[in-house]
Amino acid sequence: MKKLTTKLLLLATTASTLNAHEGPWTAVRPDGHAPITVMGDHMHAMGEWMLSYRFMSMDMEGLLRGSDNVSTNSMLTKNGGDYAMLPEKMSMNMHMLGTMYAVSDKWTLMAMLNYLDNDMDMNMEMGVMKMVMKSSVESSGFGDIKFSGLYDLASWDNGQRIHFNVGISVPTGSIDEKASDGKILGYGMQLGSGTWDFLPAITFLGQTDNYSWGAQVGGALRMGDNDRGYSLGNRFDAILWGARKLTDSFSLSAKFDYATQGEIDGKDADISARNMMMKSPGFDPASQGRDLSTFGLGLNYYCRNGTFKGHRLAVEWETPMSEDVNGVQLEMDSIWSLGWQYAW
Ligand SMILES: [Cu+2]
Repeated sequence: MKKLTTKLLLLATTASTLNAHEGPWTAVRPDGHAPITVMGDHMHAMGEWMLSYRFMSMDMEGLLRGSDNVSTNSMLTKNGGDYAMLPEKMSMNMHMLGTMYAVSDKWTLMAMLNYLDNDMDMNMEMGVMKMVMKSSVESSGFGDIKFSGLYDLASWDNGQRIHFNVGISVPTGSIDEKASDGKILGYGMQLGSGTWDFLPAITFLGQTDNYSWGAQVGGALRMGDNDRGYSLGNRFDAILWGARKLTDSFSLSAKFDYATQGEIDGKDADISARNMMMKSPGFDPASQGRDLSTFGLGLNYYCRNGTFKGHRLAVEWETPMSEDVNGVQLEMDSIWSLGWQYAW
């Protein structure tokens, strides 16, 4: 995957130098913003504000051990497997409210608040007969609040620019979400990381008359352990996208995203106690985090006149190209994202 990313980066760089447009990069076109799932992709001119809302829906179904599909049956203790409880499917819905403000032409500030809604169905062995029963759990609430600053490193007269993103994630999301019976939920059902996370990234943008492209490399570094005694794995993310301007209002985009997140360091004592009673990958720090490469297709709409002048709507669909989970986890199926943005 690293090789592929390097090749794509090279290709994009070559294409963009061959075909640069006159004048500096501009946001005033449908592909002036990246595919809707890319955060902190663009900057604003001094004094400009932006509001955004995104809805993201992720569906996971079926089990992976590493990158291999495995059946629930083969993993249960009654069939010689390791686990007494296994997830079957999960949906994660996220509402994201964002705002941006450019304090100068060099610095754009950004804040983002998430509301999460998770549903998971499980299979578990019950009683001495180890009958397999279905059950489901849910969790919802606000996630971690993120603040970032985007700093303009350089912009050129051929439509290319580069900026640095520096952010912090504040541990406002709950990490002691419980099921209806009062027992703590597994790691994947919690709403925040519980730690202050450092979020650095670097973003390249380029435009030609009808095409645009971008690349962003970034990550999340957990600072210390949370108050329940663990930290999520660090995250690294490399994104490359290209877009074709179809009209003054519409553009189509394609995106490759490679993300890797390590397993959990440390453990939550209450979750470990649950794991002793009913062994499940959801309770295991080593069954968290994964490598995931996705391909995404998106459509951006930029309203040019009338009452809704300046409003943007976007949709993106993502599907995994390859997936390698730590331990045993649910397999990512698809991700749908919808978004609205308005700058003034
Ligand atoms: Cu913006």
